Amino acid sequence: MRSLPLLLSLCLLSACGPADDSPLVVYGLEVTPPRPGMNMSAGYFEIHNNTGDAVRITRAESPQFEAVELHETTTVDGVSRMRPVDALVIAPGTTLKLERGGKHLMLMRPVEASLETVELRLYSGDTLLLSVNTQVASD
Ligand SMILES: [Cu+2]
Repeated sequence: MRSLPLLLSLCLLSACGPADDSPLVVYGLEVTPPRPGMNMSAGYFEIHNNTGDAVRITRAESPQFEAVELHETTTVDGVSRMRPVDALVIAPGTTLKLERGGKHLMLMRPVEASLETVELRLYSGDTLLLSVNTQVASD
């Protein structure tokens, strides 16, 4: 895969929609509040790839969490479990959906006692693809 141009854009929720022609557009971003006793949140969004190349998100980070993992939930014999995945791949011109019961971001160990706004940074290798902010959803 040829290297992506540096795509750095700040996308506020209200400013983003499927019609946006930025190279990568995130919409429907939602971060759940940490579950009591669980110390982790989930991140869901849809991401649209407006470029002619596949985009591989290989890691994510957030200043508000010690670690962020790329996860996928699968159900085998009626038992659902999560496992880490190496990358989230968005084919050219398509939208990848992160949702409950499917692919998602796992945000582990918040560094602040109360979370209000969360920033998510999505990377392909060392290249920052996108940085997005959202309010933490209320339960
Ligand atoms: Cu998970």
